[in-house]
Amino acid sequence: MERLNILELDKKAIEIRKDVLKMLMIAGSGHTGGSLSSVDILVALYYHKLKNDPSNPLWNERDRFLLSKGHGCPALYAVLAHKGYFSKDLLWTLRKLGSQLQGHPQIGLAGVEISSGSLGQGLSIANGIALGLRMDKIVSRVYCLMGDGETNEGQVWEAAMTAAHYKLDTVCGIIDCNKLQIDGFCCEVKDPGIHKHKWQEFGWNAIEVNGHDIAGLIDAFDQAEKVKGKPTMIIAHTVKGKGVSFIENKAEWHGVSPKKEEYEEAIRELDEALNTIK
Ligand SMILES: Cc1ncc(C[n+]2csc(CCOP(=O)(O)OP(=O)(O)O)c2C)c(N)n1
Repeated sequence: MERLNILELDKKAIEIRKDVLKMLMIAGSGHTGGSLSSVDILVALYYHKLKNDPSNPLWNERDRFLLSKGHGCPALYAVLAHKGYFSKDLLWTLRKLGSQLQGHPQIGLAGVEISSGSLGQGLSIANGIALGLRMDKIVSRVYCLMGDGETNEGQVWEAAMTAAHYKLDTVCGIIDCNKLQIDGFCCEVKDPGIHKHKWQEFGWNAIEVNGHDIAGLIDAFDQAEKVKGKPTMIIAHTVKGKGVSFIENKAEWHGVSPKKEEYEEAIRELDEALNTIK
C-alpha cells in the first residue's frame, strides 16, 4: 500500500476537498457539507488501513468499505480516483446522465461495494458481509460509514444488536458526527443523545475521536482491529463543510453545490491551507 506520512495525508485530504468542490460545481447539484466532513475519515481509512487492490477491486480477501450515507459519495469518488480505481476524468461527469458517478453510489463502479442512499441500510449489509466472510474463513474487515442524522433510522439499531449478538469483531462502523443533518441540528430534529453510551449499551466497543485528526483516526482504526469478540463504532467528531469557512456548520449547505464564484473562493481558502502545511 502507498504509505504517506501524516503531513502528506493532510495535503491529500485538501486535494480531495478541492476535487469534491470541482465535481459539485460542474454538476450544479449535490451534497457539499456531508462530503467535506467525511474526507479525513476516508483518507485515513484508504491510505492507512484498508487492505485492497485498486487494480483488482473484487479481490476476495479485500477489506470492504460501505458508504451508508450514500449522499456523501463525491468524497468517496474522489478518494477512489486518487487511489487509482478509475480515471480522475470520470470525476467531472458526476451526476451526468449515463455517468457511472451518480448522485448516490451504484454497484458496478470499481470500488463501490453497495448501492446506497436510502439511509440506515449500510450497517445491516456490513453484518451480512461479515457473517459471509466468517463462513468462508476469510479474514477481512468490513467498514461502514454513517451520518449522525442517519442514526435516527430504526434499522441502524437492529443492526447494532445483530453485530453484538454474533460478536462481529470484523465490523467497524464509523459515525461522521457533524451534528447537522438535512434540515438542522441533529439534537433539534431528533436528538441522538450521547452516541458513545448508546453503542456501548448495545454491546459495542466505542471510540471517540476528532474526525479531522488523521493521526488520531489511524490510531482509532488500529485500536478497533485489536478488539476481539465485539464490533467497534468509531464516533468521529467532525464539522459539516470542513475546510471552507462559509460552508462550515451550515445546514443550508447540506444539499447545495457551490456556484462558480463560491467555488473559486473555496479553492483560494484551501490553497492557503495547503501552503501552511510544510
Ligand atoms: C431513508 C431515508 N430517509 C431520508 C433521506 C433523506 N436524507 C438525505 S440526507 C439526510 C440527512 C442525513 O443526515 P446525516 O446522516 O447526518 O448526514 P450528513 O450530515 O453527514 O450529510 C436525509 C434525511 C434518505 N436519503 N433516506
